[in-house]
Amino acid sequence: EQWPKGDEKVWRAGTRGLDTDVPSITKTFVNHVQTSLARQAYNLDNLGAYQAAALSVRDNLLVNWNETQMNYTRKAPKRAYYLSLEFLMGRTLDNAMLNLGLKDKYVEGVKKLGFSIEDILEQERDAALGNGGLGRLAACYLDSSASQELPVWGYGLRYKYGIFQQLISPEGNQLEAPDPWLDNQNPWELPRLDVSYEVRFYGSADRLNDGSGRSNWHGGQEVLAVAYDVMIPGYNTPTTNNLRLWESKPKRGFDLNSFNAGDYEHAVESSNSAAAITSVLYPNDHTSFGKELRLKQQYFWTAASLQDIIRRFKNLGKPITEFPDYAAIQLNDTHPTLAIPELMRVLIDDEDLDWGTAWQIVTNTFFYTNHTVLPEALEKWPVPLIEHVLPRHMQIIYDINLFFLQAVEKKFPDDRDRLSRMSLIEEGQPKQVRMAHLACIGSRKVNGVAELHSDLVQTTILKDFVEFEGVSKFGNVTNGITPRRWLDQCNPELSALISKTLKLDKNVWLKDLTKLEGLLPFAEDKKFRTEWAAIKQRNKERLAHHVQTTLGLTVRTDAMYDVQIKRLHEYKRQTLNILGVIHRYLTLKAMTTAERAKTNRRVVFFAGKAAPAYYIAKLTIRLIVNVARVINADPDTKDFLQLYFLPDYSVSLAEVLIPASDISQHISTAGTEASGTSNMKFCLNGGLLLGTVDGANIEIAEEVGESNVFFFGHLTPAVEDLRHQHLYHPVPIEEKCPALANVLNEVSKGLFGDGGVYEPLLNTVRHGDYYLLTDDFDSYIAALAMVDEAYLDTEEWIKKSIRTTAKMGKFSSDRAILEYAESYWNIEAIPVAAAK
Ligand code: Z2T
Repeated sequence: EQWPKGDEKVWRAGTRGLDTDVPSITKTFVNHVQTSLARQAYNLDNLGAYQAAALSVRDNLLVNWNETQMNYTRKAPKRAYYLSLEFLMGRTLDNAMLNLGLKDKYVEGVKKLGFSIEDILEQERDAALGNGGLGRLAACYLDSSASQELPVWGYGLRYKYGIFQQLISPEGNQLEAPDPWLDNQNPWELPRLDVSYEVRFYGSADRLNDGSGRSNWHGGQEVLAVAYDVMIPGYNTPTTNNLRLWESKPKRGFDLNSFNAGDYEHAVESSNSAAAITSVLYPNDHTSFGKELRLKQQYFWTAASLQDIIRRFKNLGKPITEFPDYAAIQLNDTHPTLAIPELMRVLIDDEDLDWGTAWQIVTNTFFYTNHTVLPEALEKWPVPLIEHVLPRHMQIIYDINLFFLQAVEKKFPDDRDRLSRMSLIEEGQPKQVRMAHLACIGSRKVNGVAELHSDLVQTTILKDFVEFEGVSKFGNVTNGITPRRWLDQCNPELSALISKTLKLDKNVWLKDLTKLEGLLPFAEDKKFRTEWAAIKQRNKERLAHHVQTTLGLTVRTDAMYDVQIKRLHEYKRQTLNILGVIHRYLTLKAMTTAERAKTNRRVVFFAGKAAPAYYIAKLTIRLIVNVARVINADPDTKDFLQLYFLPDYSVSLAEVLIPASDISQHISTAGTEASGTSNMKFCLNGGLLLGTVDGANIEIAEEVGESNVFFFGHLTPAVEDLRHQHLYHPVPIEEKCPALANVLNEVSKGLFGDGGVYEPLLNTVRHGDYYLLTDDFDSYIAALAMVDEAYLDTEEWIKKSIRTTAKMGKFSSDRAILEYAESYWNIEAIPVAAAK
């Protein structure tokens, strides 16, 4: 290969290598303090030290990133693209140092410069560009793709504001504040002002009517998408992948036509509206609202990403029909479904392909993952809105629907019901486009995220499609989590104990998590159990210290830690948990002092955000906060039961909570939680699971054994029937579940203040009870009692904890991403030679 520019020797002499020793790390740190930050030792605070450390780590990531991207370009393999509206990354510095294998050296380096790594790490703000599990899953998958050296890029949006900051008012109400995460500069992104694409909205689409099926889409608003690249380092490999986030900006600073007309106000307004597209993450996790700006986000992001992917493909010089041999595009839920009609538009209107050829390409390129079967979460867009914002896409969707329904009609003649069930268009006022149907028929494969969920997808929401297209198009990829962040990073002592015990370098078992099984025999080793338990205890102390310094509250550490942390939602049944806590409180109150002294001390933690417009979920938070206020102050019980609602749940808070947990709760109504992923994180850290027979809980129990999990509640097949009974044969709650009726009454009577406030929440249980609290409460309380009993046998409990961790190998996101790579995308690892 010929050297592209100037004197190769001069280039090589100037090329930066990796920092691998402490002196070169401290040197780049000091250089950044001096030049990038324009500061000195005299005026460098912890924030400045964080920035210098981050810039130094970033330099190392960039060395690897450049090598990786050049290697991909040279080898030109098939690539996969993960399109997700959410990437819940959390903090980057610690993870980057660990993945580079340089953490120890940085610890030593910053110490020599007068800083502590803990203080530095605390300065970083979370990148919270996601709502919950779906966004965190995307982040884990990026970590695993890079770690497995797979050519995978992520595509998302660079929101100016991530998920809102949650504040809790003195009355216990959730308040939302914006999350200005970019205010302190973000060292982890590279603005690529040279990489930008135009994206059109509105205007009109005129059919050419020349038999080609083409249209001319013109006019309207044009905005620019500008790329920001985020480096994704693999663990113990130089492979460093890319996450490309788009920012919107006006194509021109002002609208020339308006300017000429002298309408300055309007010109400025239109530039504002371009910037608005990527201003904020929508904070709804399980509802679709049909907001125009959200539709614009979805199209803006898919159109920019596709232009970028197509441009990269075209650089290979291959015919467009080979596109699916070089690009697999994974749709993370239906949010990027507009990519399907958009690729059709590009292929037909710009590339001049016929409909059949274009559809062939499209249906070999896309893969769709469904993340929920809850009806209110299934995206539907009003036809008039799409017609207005994306007129050409509405034509294409109608055309896709026409061909599709013709094929259905052919296979199932004279079945009008079936046609209307399967149509991409739902009749009504207004008509709506069913995005899950479009994603399904436009994709090569469709998968759910745990065995039970994938079965439900195939037997409920996409049943007709399984009958029409055949079952082989449908599959399951059980979710996973990255053991780097969710064990090594968040629980370094446990990680070190595991390495010592297995006599394996962590580089080995963190990349082959099934190696954890080697811990099983040590469950019988008393000394090992003592070390195991001591680490759990120190993690409780770390959490208690965190609560003390951030909230000024004193949490006792000589108690069982019981944790439920996730988005607030009726289907996740935080309400069941808090009503159970109240039941426990009432039971303790009724005991004598001697009886109480024999009970298990318990500290219950809740954390999670409610969607800002979700009234019942917010009321649940209010109840939790007020129950905590009362019971933590009750001298009769406060030594035995404490309750905390920790505000502003985040990835970073999870990293402190999860390693400290003895038991965690995953108690969704059976059939409603697609998978859950925090269940995996708790179990990996030796916390036991209290849960329903739902989502990935089932597969966790399969792995660790039913004797190591606490299951309760009705099973999925019973749910439909129970709901039917609630509607048509209601039994008064006093009869059906007296213990629960009593708890509700105490709340109503004002035991936790202003009783009347909670009536709307309590009435969801008393009447209708869609999420089956009255059906599951008694078995829930029984399961809690079993947990107490098991915990009193300390040695046996520690054994359960060890056995649980030991059997979590399946839930590494490396396993999950390799399933996607091999069974869906058909891509291979592309190793890169280590940079010197
Ligand atoms: C989300 O986090 C999940 C599903 C959604 O459906 C939306 C959001 Cl924001 C549209 C979660 C599931 O609830 C959870 O069970 C699953 O583990 C997670 O996605 C990742 O698949």
